[in-house]
Amino acid sequence: MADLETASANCRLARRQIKEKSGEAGNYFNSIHDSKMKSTIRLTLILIVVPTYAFAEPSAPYHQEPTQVMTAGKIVGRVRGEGRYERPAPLKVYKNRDFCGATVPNESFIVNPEGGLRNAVIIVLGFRREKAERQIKNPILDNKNCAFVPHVQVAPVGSELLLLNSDPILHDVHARLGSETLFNVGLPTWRQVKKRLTRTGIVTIECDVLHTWMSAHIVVTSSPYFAVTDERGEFVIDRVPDGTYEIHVWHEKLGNQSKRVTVAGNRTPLVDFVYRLPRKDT
Ligand SMILES: [Cu+2]
Repeated sequence: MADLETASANCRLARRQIKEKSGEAGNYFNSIHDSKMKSTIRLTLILIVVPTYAFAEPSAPYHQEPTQVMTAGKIVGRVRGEGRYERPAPLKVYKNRDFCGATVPNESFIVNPEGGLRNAVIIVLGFRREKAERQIKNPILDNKNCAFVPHVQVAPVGSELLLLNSDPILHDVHARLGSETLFNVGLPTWRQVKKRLTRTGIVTIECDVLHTWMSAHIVVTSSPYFAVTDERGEFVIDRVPDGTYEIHVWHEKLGNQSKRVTVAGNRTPLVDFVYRLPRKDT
């Protein structure tokens, strides 16, 4: 009986904490959280495309109810494309061809034979910025074989990004949030630069030394729970506290989708996102 009372008290405490947390959360994905649009997403799961930089705007909170006792589980899922897939053409190289070659692979849109979509970013919404800052890693953006590596990554806000250049030629890292420049640093092969990622959003990276084919994205998030899909389009997000969450997926060519998922103890939700593939690369 005492255990039950303790569990019940824990549960009430957890509910109160989550309500407080929800009340203090920002306006993440404002456009997506518009109630009408939410209904549309729930009912039809139609792909919603919004400007890419809008992805990581502060989120509107949602009601989150814990289950019996606060434990942690994981979210497992896959992001797939349906329809005819046309592999995008390799990117033409206009400078430093002696080192880079005539083309480099196009990583903006990669689908495997089963439809698995690589480089989609998944974020579990509804957490405060302070929690993400406790999960800080030190992400790396390398310049390698005339491409940014990795092409897509996700980092908690507050992370310190290490910029590297593994090539024997000059590169540059020009980071923008929307149309605003966050930083723009020349990167000779010997130089390493650290840049703190202080704002949430989709950071677009380009190389301003006439390497017009080079691009990358870093999704900077206030959530501590996130993933990027692998070559099979699959992802795993570990140690998610019990609760019901809205999870969001973003792909640089295909835009945004979201779903609600409940994590409860040992039950591992399987989440399937499906994009309708465009007939041609866009
Ligand atoms: Cu470059």
